[in-house]
Amino acid sequence: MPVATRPRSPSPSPPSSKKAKLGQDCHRHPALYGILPLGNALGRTSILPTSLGILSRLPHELLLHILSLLPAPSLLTFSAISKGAFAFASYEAIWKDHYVERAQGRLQGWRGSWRKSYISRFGHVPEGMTDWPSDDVSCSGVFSDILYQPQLCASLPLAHYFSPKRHNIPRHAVSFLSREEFARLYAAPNEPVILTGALDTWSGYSDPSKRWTLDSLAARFPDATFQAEALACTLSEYAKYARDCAGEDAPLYLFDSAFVESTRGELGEEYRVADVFGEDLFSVFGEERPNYRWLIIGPARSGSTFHKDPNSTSAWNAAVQGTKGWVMFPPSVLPPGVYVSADEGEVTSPMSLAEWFEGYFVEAWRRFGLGGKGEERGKMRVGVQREGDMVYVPSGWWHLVVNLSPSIAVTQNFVSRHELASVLTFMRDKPAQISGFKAPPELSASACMDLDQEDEVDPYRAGLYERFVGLLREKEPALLEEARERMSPRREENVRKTENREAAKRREDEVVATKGSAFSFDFDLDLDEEDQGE
Ligand SMILES: O=C(O)CCC(=O)C(=O)O
Repeated sequence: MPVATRPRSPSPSPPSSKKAKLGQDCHRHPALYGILPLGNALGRTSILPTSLGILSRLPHELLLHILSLLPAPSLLTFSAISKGAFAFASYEAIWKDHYVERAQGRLQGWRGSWRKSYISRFGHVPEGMTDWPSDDVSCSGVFSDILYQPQLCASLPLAHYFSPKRHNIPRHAVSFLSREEFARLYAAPNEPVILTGALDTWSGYSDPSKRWTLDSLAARFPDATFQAEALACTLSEYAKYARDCAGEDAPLYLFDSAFVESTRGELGEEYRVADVFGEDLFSVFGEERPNYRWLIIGPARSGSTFHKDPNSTSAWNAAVQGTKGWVMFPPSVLPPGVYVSADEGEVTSPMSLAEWFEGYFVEAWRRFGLGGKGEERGKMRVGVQREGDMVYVPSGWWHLVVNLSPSIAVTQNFVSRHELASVLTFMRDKPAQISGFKAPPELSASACMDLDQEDEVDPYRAGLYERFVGLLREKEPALLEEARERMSPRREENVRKTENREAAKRREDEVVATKGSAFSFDFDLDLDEEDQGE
């Protein structure tokens, strides 16, 4: 699943300077070490000039950046200098990077923060200091927006954005929905829906002896490991993290595509694909097909920043436990605050979920929500997926998901006849963005070729569209023909790139053909193919 990039440490400046108001929701999580936003410095004395000396003249972003370049032991030494140094040297994003770098891909021994987990796993614990690394340091008198921002985000309430008056993703009981109705109402018009009652036939949901919870799964599969972003972990390690991560602005999200295999197939038996979704045409690729099913587990506030699903597939997402808030935009409407490259290959959402809600939600809803004007009205969709609900995410829709309570979900991506034309168009026009396919060994070498030309696509991916067409011609000829009629015309830009490649290839062939003879073409005398048709 392509997830929009998150900022690495140090994270960007807050959208605006914030003044913490005591007694408000945002103070449910105590101000870490007593650090407060810059707005609170008015009329008070900052300890930074005495605490940091000349370093206090640096912009806080720059100081954090410099600290992020220090090795962990030096950072620890720096943190012992003064309270101000401690405040900066305890910035969690830096410690997360150090942890991930040293952890050899394993989450182990979570101690409530990345700094503490790093120190207790890799650092030196002074003799006799059982409570080391202590959190018992008061940095009152440190006023800094950038230091305060993550704790602010980690405590901003998010549920109120999903008030029922905004719900405009329809809900439909799956038991009253035939495959034809689903196709007519949702799949053909490419419209999202929340299907209720869709998990009633899942033993992992309805059978109390099998009901999936983090604890029950951890007990059943104590040794199985699962991927949580860059770190693998057992479920009991993840449960330890999830229970004690209140300070995390963007909690580590368990998102694992091998859960069926790593549970010896058992979890695969305990859920089923709803009949309404019909066929999955990527199955024609057999073993080579891209990853398509994920177990998703996360604490409240974890989730997925804005993205479109890979290869233009559609997806369903089923909540076995917990509640998820969804914000969606149709393929043609770029969500406010999200930036994409011209070909949509790079998606940057330079903020955490809480920052997006804080900075963009209200304005986005004013413009694209139910009170919006003209064509923009109603384009933004907001919905709540409750335990036992399944969300249908149509091909190409932007979506952001936030767990409003600790949650366990399964998601599957698929290609039915309804999105086949979009998937084929995507594979033909954007081969460099095709993701997740498992190249057979004899072809994977070419997929890893070092390609220096921007337009160049590795031969494996470049050939996938034709292979898909070939497989469909063999196995589903009628669906292929129907989809080809609906495909968008080839993008001009791609035609030009293909023509350029073909022209370059022709020239190479000519050179090869003339090598060894007394005569050869002089490239400098040749017309550049860019100029030829102009
Ligand atoms: O966080 C989630 O549950 C949403 C997952 C998602 O959007 C995806 O798999 O594309």
